[in-house]
Amino acid sequence: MQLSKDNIQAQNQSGLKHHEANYNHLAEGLTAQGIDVETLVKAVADFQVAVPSWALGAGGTRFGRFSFHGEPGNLEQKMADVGILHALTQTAGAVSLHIPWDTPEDYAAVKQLADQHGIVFDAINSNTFQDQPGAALSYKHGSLCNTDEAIRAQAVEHNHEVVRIGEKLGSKSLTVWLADGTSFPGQRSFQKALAQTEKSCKEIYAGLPDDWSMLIEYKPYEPNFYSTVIMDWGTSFMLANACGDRAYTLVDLGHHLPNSNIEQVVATLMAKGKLGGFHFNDSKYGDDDLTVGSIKPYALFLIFNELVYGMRNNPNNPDMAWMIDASHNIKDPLEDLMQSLEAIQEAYAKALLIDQEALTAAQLNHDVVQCQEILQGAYRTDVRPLLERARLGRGGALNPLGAYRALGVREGLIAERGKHTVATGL
Ligand code: PSV
Ligand code: MN
Repeated sequence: MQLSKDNIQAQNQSGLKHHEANYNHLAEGLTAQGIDVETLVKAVADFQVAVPSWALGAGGTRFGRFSFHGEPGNLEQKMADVGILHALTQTAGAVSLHIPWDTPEDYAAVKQLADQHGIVFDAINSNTFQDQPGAALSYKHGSLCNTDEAIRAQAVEHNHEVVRIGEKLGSKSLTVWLADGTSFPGQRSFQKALAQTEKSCKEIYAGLPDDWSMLIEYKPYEPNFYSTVIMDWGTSFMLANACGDRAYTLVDLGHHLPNSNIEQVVATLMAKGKLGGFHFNDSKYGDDDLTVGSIKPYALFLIFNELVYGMRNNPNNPDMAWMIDASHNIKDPLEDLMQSLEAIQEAYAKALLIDQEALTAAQLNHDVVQCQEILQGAYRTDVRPLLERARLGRGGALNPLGAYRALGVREGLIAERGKHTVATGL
């Protein structure tokens, strides 16, 4: 199923007048504040986020999984789903593959599909947290950190293989996330596990093509519940430094202990030129993988404030690999992703509204009240007309979710694929 621009434009017609009035009203107010609205709309329109290949089916928990009908049953169908998202939102211009969940069989066909939908391949993810069918050795007691050299070698080689796959598709970065850790005190020497991990990471890094980077993701717990080898940004940062210039830390919003100041983590990493990737989601308790902005939209805005600051002031960071990393089991995955994409763009647009000069002046005057006024003034602005204008300019939908429902996309997918398809992934 592919949505045509004509289909989408026809859906837009009824809302155009309302949009125009809202946009003009907002633009007038922002212009009066000295904001260049066209530049703002262009920045929002240019912001593209990768969709992970595993988020297109219903996610599960260890207690079960409830299928969402019409799920993509293979990579080609997943690409079609990202194409639908991108056609409607004009924000999802990239896909992030997880290997081996989504190893392409026919590269030419997959690339052609991507071109057809205007999608590029962003960071590619390795997987040494599950044993693959037919694998010679098991990762039950760790992969890159394992005490057994042969197991570490198998895990390193898997990462090299993932890079070779990514090269054929045009990816330029490898994301490494490890489940390695322990569930019981005394199970393993912390120091030795870290040393082995560093050695293995360096071996992976040594095999990267010159124009590739390596993104090292951290997470405090799960699936291991006592310790994780790469548990926090500091450990990731240390490993990235040990590997070399093209190794960076990747921040996943769900991978922090409750109340962590993620915006400060972002600021610190950007100041050091070591933030390379970002996974969006939201959570109440842990790595809940909920829709972006569904629980803590103000925290997301504060994080974006630091990202915007860093993108302007710390050119030593690479172009960020932005990705949604959310997946759960009660919403239509495509609708959920549209909500996430909207929340990301909204937080980004609001962060762009912050008057950085005024904020600096207020900071220098120790005017704490004014600092808060400036941040919250930007946050309280309803920027949705800007997002609409950015989408319209690229041929997207005024209201992606509304168009998706009105066009009967899920019904169409069910008719095409059937009710009981199951997507690969978690
Ligand atoms: C792990 O929780 C993670 O955030 C990593 O990015 C994985 O690649 C992804 O989720 C899917 O398991
Ligand atoms: Mn992640």
